[in-house]
Amino acid sequence: MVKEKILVIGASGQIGVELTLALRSIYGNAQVVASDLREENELLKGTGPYVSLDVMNKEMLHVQIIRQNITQIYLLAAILSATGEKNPALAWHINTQSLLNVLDIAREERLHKVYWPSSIAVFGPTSPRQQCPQQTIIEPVTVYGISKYAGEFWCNYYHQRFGLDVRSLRYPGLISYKSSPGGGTTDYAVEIFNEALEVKKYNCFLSSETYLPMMYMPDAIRATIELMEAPADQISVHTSYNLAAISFSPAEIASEIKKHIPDFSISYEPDYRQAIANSWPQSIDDAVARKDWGWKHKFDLPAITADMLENLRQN
Ligand code: VAH
Repeated sequence: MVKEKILVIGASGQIGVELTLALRSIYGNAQVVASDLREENELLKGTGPYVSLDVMNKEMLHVQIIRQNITQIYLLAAILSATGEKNPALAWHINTQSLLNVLDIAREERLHKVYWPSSIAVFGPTSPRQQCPQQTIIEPVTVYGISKYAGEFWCNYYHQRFGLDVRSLRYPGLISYKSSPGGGTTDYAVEIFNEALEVKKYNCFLSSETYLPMMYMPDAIRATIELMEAPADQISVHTSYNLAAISFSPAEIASEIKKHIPDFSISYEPDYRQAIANSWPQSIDDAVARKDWGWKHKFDLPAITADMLENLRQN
């Protein structure tokens, strides 16, 4: 039995840090190679091997995969929705070419599994706003959404054509305290906690009633591990699974924070990210993920708020 050797690409990012630590606790530190273009995140230092790696350099990536005897790849590097709108061509290029590089090498080296995150950003204004289903009208209007939706079909193609076991989740907005997000429209839901603790006020770049699908990072990490460990014959979706937990608005999260910090105040100054948020569903139906591999979220908004504030206070 070959011991699994996992390469995490984008390991210093918001998801990457926590996913790397979770995988190391399951497979052993030496079995999970963390990599990023950026330097090693402080939380990863001393917990296992780290290599500097540019996923856009296909030849160097291929050399690392052979040299490290990699059997699985988790590809987390991406340009998110807000940053993507500032440089559409770059976002399209990085988000799609990085995936194509990984899929092609995974096929050639016959890797056991590949994980690649998609997003509820694939949905657009013509998709159902409430309880948006797994299969529906999907017409993304951001470069990030377009690139993620195109990537889903590449994953499906490599599964159908070459038998590659590549799996994917359409993450909602993710809330975490261990590593900051970068360039997302849902990042307000992370910033608000830091500002509440530091200055007891937050100027929100979305309007008060902007409902968006959200999830606490521990739920997202558990969903990723449960998906990747599910038997292959339980996986019926080879594009990307809808994944849901809760939905809330800036006004709702602000009132939840006020229960802990009574003199916290929020103001609203919507910017270009409002149009991005308006194009996405307000809630997601993840019945297929629940049926296929038993997904169920744990954290609701009160639990997220309490845990975020407690951990940020400690840090
Ligand atoms: C973003 N955090 O805001 C990401 C996410 C659903 C949104 O994909 O771009």
